[in-house]
Amino acid sequence: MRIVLLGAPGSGKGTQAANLVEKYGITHLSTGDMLRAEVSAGTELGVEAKKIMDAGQLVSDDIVLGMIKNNIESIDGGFLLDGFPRNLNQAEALDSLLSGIDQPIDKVIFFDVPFEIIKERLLSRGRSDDNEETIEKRRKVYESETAPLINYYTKQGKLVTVEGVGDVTEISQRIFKALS
Ligand code: B4P
Repeated sequence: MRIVLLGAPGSGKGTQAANLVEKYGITHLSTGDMLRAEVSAGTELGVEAKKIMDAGQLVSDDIVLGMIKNNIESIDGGFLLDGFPRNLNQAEALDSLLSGIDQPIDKVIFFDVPFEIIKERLLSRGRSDDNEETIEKRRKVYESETAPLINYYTKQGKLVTVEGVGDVTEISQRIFKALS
């Protein structure tokens, strides 16, 4: 199974990814986690990425696409993409990469969560990119860059919308049902 989790930052993609990879035995690829690993390791890329992430902006497509390409080609079996693609350019690059290896995306799960709930969640999480100003910036970037992917994947007949409000286990059950 090859799936994409699509939703605003803080909509619960990372949280649900953990349950999905366990249930389906697929590989989890999170561009946010990959970038945070670079930040923790203090690499040159991490130092640059931290400034961009703390400002609520998107890291450059070249960097993110390079990270995905390096990982995806070595996966034997299914995978779950969490936080990627995040704009049309990344989505088109992904489609072209996957059609080259004959491994198209099966389904895209869209997490529908009102912004006020997202804001409450992120303010209580308290990561360095979880302050009011950055949350608002990320919302704007999401609306202009990422939300158009809802239409992109609807046109491909792959989008499934899941209500992302409620208990974590309840939301997992909704996703399992959507994928069955
Ligand atoms: P991400 O790492 O993707 O964002 P996130 O805030 O972790 O969102 P996620 O939806 O995974 O939320 P989570 O489960 O943690 O991105 C961070 C930054 O990295 C971006 O701003 C960008 O700069 C950069 N980046 C990443 N990918 C990129 C790309 N492809 N291109 C360019 N730049 C990129 O949930 C949030 C909180 O809610 C948690 O505290 C969780 O415990 C809580 N929660 C989850 N589900 C809940 C529920 N049902 N009820 C109550 N609380 C819940």
